[in-house]
Amino acid sequence: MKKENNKETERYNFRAVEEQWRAYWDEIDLYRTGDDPEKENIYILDFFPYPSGAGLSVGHCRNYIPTCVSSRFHRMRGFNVLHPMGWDAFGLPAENYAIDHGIHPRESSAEFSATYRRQMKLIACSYDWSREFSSTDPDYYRWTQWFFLLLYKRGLAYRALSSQWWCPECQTILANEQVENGRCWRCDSEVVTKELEQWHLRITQYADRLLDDLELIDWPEAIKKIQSNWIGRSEGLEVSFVLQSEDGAQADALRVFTTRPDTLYGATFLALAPEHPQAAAIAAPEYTNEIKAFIERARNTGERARSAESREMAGRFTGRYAVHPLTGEAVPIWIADYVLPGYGTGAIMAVPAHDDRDYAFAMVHNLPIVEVVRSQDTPIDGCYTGQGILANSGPYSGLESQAGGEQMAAVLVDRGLADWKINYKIRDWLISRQRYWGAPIPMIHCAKCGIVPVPESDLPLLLPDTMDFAPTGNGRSPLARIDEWVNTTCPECGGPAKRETDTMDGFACSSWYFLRFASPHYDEGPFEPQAVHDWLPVDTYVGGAEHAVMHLLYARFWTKVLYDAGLIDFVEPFSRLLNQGVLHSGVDGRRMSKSKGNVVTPDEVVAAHGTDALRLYILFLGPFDADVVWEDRGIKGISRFLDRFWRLTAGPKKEVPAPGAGVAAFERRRQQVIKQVTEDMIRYRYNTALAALMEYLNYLNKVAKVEISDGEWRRAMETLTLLLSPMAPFITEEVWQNVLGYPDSVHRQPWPEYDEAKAKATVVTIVVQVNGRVRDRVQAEAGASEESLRELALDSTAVRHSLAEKRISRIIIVPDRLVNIVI
Ligand code: ANZ
Ligand code: ZN
Repeated sequence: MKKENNKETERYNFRAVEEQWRAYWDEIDLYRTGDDPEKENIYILDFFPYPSGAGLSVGHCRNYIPTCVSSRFHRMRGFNVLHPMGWDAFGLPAENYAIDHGIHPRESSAEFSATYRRQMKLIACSYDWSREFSSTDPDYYRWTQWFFLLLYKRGLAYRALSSQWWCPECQTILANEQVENGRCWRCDSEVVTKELEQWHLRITQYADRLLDDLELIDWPEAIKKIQSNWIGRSEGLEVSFVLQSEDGAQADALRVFTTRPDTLYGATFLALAPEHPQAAAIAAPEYTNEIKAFIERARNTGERARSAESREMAGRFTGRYAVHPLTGEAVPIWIADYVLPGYGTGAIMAVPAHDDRDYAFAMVHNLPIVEVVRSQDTPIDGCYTGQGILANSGPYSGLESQAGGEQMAAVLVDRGLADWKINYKIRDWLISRQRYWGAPIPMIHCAKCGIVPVPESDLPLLLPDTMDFAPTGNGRSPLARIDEWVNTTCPECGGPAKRETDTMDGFACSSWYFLRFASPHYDEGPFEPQAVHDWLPVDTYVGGAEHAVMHLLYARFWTKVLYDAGLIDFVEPFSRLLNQGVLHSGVDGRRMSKSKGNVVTPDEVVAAHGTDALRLYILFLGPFDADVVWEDRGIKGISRFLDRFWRLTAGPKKEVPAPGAGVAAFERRRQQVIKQVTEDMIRYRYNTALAALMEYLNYLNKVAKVEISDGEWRRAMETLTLLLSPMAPFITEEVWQNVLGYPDSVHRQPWPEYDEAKAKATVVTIVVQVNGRVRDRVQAEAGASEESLRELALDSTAVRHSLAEKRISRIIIVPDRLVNIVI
C-alpha cells in the first residue's frame, strides 16, 4: 500500500492518515477472531449496549476503548481473541422514539445501532464485526424464545396472578429490581401496584447457588455485596404464638420469623403485614372496620417504600392477643405497615428494646419496651441491637445472649412451637411486559388444554408487523389488539386457542447473548456447543456498576439453568468483571448524559484532535475504575505527546551532545518499559502504562544518539511504537510502516518480550583510584555511562581530599569496574 508520508512536518497530521489506515485494517480483516489451535483463547466482552437515539458520548468510550486496548494487546501477545459487539435493541427507548416519530421501532432500532456502529468504528474499536447481531433479529430472538421454553419445561417459568409494579409512564409492569425508591428505573416516574396475571421465572430456586458461587468469580467486592444483599439469605427461627381465645377453646397460631430468638422475652407485641392472610380476620369485632380501612390504605404503598427507614410508622391495634410461648403472657397483636408481606411469614414478634424499627413503632404508639440484652461494655440508652448478656429473661437471665437464644430455640423446637428456617429477600423474576417491542412469549392459551407451549419447530414466533403498537393504558399488550395474530390453534388438541400477548422483558435478551457470540450464525441451536466450550466463560467482562443486580444476576441464573440442563460445562458466565468509572462533565461536574445536556461526542473530539488523541486522553484521565472529569484542555497535552512521538521517530536525526548513556543502561531502560507496560496492560492500568511511555519518550529525547548504535536506536524506536500501538493505533501504524519501513501492520507484530533479570538494575562496586592508588569504592548501576562514572568518582569526598587543588590530566574508565584519575 502506497501512502503519503508527512515526515517533513514537525507536527503529526492525523488527518492525513486516519481514513487510509481504517480502510487498510478492514481490508486485511485485522480484528477477525483468532482460530489458531496453537494459541490460547481469550474472550473480552463489553456489556450488551442498548443503543439510544443520542449515540455515544465520550463517557461511553471509557468502557469501549479499554476493552479495545486489551483486545489489541492480547492479539499481539499471541492469543486468539474474541471481541464482539451487538445490540440489545428491544425495549422502550426505541419504541417510544418510534411512536414520537411515526416510524416502526424496527427502523428506530436500526438507526440507533447504525450510529453506535459508525462511532465505534470511528474510535477504532477492534470488534470482529462479522459476529454482530441484534437481539431483535428473528434469528436471535428465536433462541430467546427457545430459552423461555427450556425454563418452562424445567418448571422454572410460571404464570401467576400477583400484585405488581406498574409504571404509568412506560405503561408496563416492572420487576422488583427495576423499581428504585418507588420509581421506575427507566423513566423515574412514580410506580403504582396493579393486579395482573404475569409470567415469572423462578430465580428464587437458584438463590443459594447464586450466593455461594460468588466465591468462584473475580468481581469487584462492591458488586458481590450488592448481589448478596439482594439475594438476602437469612437464617432464623419461625415461632408459633397461639392466639388467645375468649372461651379457652383450641385456637389458631400466628407464625413469626425472627433472627434473634435470644430476644424472645423482650417481645412486647406482635405485628402483621397489612397483606397478611389473617390480618382482617384476626381483628376483634369492634376493631374490624378500622383495621379493614387501614389495610386498604397500606396496600397502596409499595414494599420498598414501606421498609424505608424514614417512613412514619403506621399501625393499628387489632384488639386481640396471643400467648407468649415461653412466658405464657398475653401479647397484643398489631397490624403495622413496616412489616412486609413477602418476607418471612409476614408477621413478626416486635422487640422494641433491640430492633430499631420496632423501637420507632413502640415510641409512636406508646408500647412497652423491655430490655433483655445488656451490652457487655457500655450501657446504652434507647435501642441496643448488638449481642450481650441476657436480662429479664426468666431462667435464661445472665447467659450470653447467643447461647441463651439457642437454648430458648431448642426448647421451642422440642415442644413443636418453632422451626429453624432460611429466608430470602429475592423474589422471582417477573418477565412479562405489556409492550410491543419485545420477543413474544411463546405460549398459547387453550380453553381445553390450558397453557400450551408453542412447539420449538414453530420458532421464531414472529412479532407481528403493525404500526398500531402504542400502548393504550388498559394494562394489556398492544399485541392483544391483533386478532389475526392472537387467534391460533392449540398445538395439542387442534382446537381454537389464543396466543399469549405479553412480550419478554428486555433483560431476557441480554441473559444469554454472550453465548451467541461464540457462534453467531449457528442455526441448529442457540449456540454451537464446541464453540461455547472453546470460548466461554467470558474472561473479562466490562461495563458500568449500575448493573449490579439486574442483568448480572439474570445472566448468572440462566447460565446455571443451562448447566443443569447439561448444555454447558461451566456455572458462571463471567470469570472476571470490571467496572469502569463514571465520566463527569468538566462544565457542570455532573455525569455526562444527554438529559443533562452536557455531552461531548467522540465525533467532535475526533474531528478536532484525531482518534489517537481521544483514545489516549480517555486512558490517561485516571485509573480505569475511577470517576474522572473531562477537560477539553487536557486533550491538547495528549496531542503534544503525539507530536513529540512523531518528531522523535520520524523527524530528522538530532545530534545533541547531551549526557551519554551506557549501552547496557540504554538496553535496561528498554527492558524496564516493556515490563511496566506489559504488567499495566494486564491489569487495565492504562493511565500508568501511558505515563511510562511518556517518560520513556523523554528519556530517548535526552540520550545522545552518538553513543548508541543505529541498530540499538532503531530497536528502541520499534519498542516504543509497539508498546504504544494498542492505545494509539493510527500514529503507530504510520510510524511502523512509513517511517520504520515495515511492510506489515504494526498490530500484527508480536508484543515485545522482556527479561526480568535484564530489567532489573544491578549495582556494581566501582574502585576509584588517584594515580593508581585506591582512594574509595562507590556503588553504581551496572552499565552506567562513562560520564556518570566520572561524576560519581569526582564526587567522592576521599577523592576530592586527595586531589586537593591539583590539575587532572587524564581519567581512565573501565566500565562497571574502575575509575583512575591521573594528576
Ligand atoms: C425479633 C427481633 C429482635 C428481630 C431483634 C431483630 C432484632 P433479616 O436479617 O433481614 O432476615 N422481620 C421478619 N420478618 C419481617 C417482615 N416480613 N417485615 C419486616 N421485618 C421482618 O431480618 C429478620 C428480622 O427482621 C427478624 O428478626 C424480624 O425482627 C424482622 F432484636 O425478630 B426480628
Ligand atoms: Zn388445547
